[in-house]
Amino acid sequence: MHRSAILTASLLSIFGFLYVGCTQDFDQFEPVPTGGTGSSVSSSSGGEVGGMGGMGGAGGGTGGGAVSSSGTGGGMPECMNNNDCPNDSLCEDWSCTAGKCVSAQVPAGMPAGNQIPGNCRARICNAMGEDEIVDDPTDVPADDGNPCTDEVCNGGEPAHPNEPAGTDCMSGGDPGKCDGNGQCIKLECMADADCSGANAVCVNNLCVACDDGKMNGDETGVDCGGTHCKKCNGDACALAGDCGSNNCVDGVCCNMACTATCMACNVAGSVGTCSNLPAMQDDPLAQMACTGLQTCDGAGMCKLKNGSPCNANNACVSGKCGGNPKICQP
Ligand SMILES: [Ca+2]
Ligand SMILES: [Ca+2]
Ligand SMILES: [Ca+2]
Repeated sequence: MHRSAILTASLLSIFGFLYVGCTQDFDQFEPVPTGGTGSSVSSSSGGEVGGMGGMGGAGGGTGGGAVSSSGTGGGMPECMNNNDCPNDSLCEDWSCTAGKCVSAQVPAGMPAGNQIPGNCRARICNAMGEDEIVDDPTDVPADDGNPCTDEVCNGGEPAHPNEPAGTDCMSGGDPGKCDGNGQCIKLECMADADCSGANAVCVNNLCVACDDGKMNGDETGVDCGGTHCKKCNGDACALAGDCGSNNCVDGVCCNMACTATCMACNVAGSVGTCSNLPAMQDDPLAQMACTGLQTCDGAGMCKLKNGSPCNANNACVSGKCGGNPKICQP
């Protein structure tokens, strides 16, 4: 679509730049076949809205690209009006001036057409008078309404990462703090006395307790750990009373008394949970010690080591009793 000469002229005067383009052979643009002549709107993928855009401020009077003549003067004018000239694109305006089709390019880097706000991208004109989509780190997305998320561009994409825990926020008109997971938690207390509940204390402006069934305050597990609660299973302990479970076994708080032979609470991979000792590991400290000729079978049973005298396969850790005299075989 061609704009009127009046519009073109007014745009040009607004922008204050001179015609940069040049006159070209009229024939070259008819009937606008396949590309090449700068007459088609560049169709960069997705993103910004096409169409005539509200250009920003003046582009500065750079570039004295004069209107050049296409040659052998005289004769027929190239154009009678703008309709005889190539279609405008986002970055190039064509007009018929003094019988010649001339183009004015939007300066490189200037916005091309309408912009989609908040998508971390911009459509701009490049030095070739074509429009293209570029990352725009300043084009951050609109606030998502969550005071505990930020609004940023991340690699050209809008993102709303959680604000760090402790960030001030407002929760329903009341002051709060972000929990680091995108939630604004209303401040409940300034001191323990502000908290109802016999066992509740004020930790980081929240009322928490070691018996409220929630991992809150500075607890490291549900109702255990931190400065106010007893230790969690798996935490190092000296006394049963150190532990929320009231079981201190093998130096750690344990989920149960864990007194059976060939079981322990400090087995690697399941510290804090009473588990079978690995096969071939002795359990000398158990009430019924498993050591000497015996060792644990990995399934919570104490059996004979290889080489120990035996009378049945299932008495051996290896499951093999043989030879003469009979001993546990590897
Ligand atoms: Ca944008
Ligand atoms: Ca937000
Ligand atoms: Ca709790």
